Amino acid sequence: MRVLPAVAAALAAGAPVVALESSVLAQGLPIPSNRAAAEGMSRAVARAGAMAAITAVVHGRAALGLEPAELERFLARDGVRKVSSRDLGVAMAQGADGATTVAASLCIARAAGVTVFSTGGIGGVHRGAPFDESADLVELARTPIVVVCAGAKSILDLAATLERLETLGVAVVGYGTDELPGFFTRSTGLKLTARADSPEEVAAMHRASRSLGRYQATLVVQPLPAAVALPQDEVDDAVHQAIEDARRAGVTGAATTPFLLGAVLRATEGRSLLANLGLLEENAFLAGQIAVALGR
Ligand code: PSU
Ligand code: MN
Repeated sequence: MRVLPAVAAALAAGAPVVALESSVLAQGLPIPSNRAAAEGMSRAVARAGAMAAITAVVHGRAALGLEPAELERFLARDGVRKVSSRDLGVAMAQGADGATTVAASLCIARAAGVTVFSTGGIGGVHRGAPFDESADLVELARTPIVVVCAGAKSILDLAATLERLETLGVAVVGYGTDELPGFFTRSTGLKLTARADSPEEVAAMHRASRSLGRYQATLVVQPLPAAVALPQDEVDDAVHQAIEDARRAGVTGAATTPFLLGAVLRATEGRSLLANLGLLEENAFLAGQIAVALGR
C-alpha cells in the first residue's frame, strides 16, 4: 500500500490524522458536488487541527492520501469502480482504480495505523431484504477505529441495523443526542444507550474499549445541522419511491446503495445535496477534534 508522504510524516510524528472514504465522492454524490464535498471535508479536518487523508485503490495500490491529479480522476469517476472490503484484493491485483466504501476504507486506514475515520452515512441492513447487509457492519466489528457518521441513511432498516451493531459489539455513541440520527433528519425515535458531548468523552470511551484489547469500532453518530435537515415525510416519500423504482428496475447487490442514494437525491432536489455536504463537513470537523483528543 502507499501512504502519501505528508500523511506518513504526520502518522510517524503521532500527529492527528483522519481517514475519509472515496465511494461517497465517486458513487454517492453527483458531479460537481463531489468536489465541494472533498474540499469541505479536508478543510474541516484541518480546521480541527488534524490532517485529512482520502482512502482509495489507485492503479492497483491501496492508498491513504491522494495526489491532486489522482483526486481529479476519482472526482471525474471515469473507470472508477466501487470497492467494498471483499473487492480490495481483486481491484489491487487487477491494477484498477477503486473508490472505497466505509468497509474497504476501514481496512486501508487500519493497515496504515489511522485511528479516526469520518463519513456521511454507513451502510446497514436493507429494508425488505435483511440478507442484504452492508459489509460496513462486519468491518466495524473488527476494526478498532473511531468512526464518525450521521447515522445510516433512511433507505435502510435502521432498527435492524442498530440490533446488528449490538450483536457485533459495536458501541453506538450519540454525539449530543440520545437518539439515532436519521441522516437527512435529526432524529428517528430509536433510543441509544450511549451519549457523548465532547471529543474527550469519545476518546475516553474508545481508549477504555481498547484497553481490554477489544478491536471493535466506536461508532459516533452526530445529527446533521438543523439548518439543512429535511422534513421526515418528504424523506419517507422519496425513500419509498426509490425502493419501488429499484425493485422494478431489478437492481440488486452492490448497485443497490448507489441507485437508492441517487433516486433519493433526485426526488429531494438540491436540499438533500446541501444536507449531505453540510453533514459531511460537520462530521469531518468532529472527527478532527476526536483525533486531536485521542492524541493527547
Ligand atoms: N451512505 C450514504 N452515502 C454513501 C454511502 C452510504 O449516505 O455514499 C456509501 C458508503 O461508501 C458506504 C456504502 O460504505 O455506500 C455502502 O454500500 P453497500 O450497502 O453496498 O455496502
Ligand atoms: Mn449490499
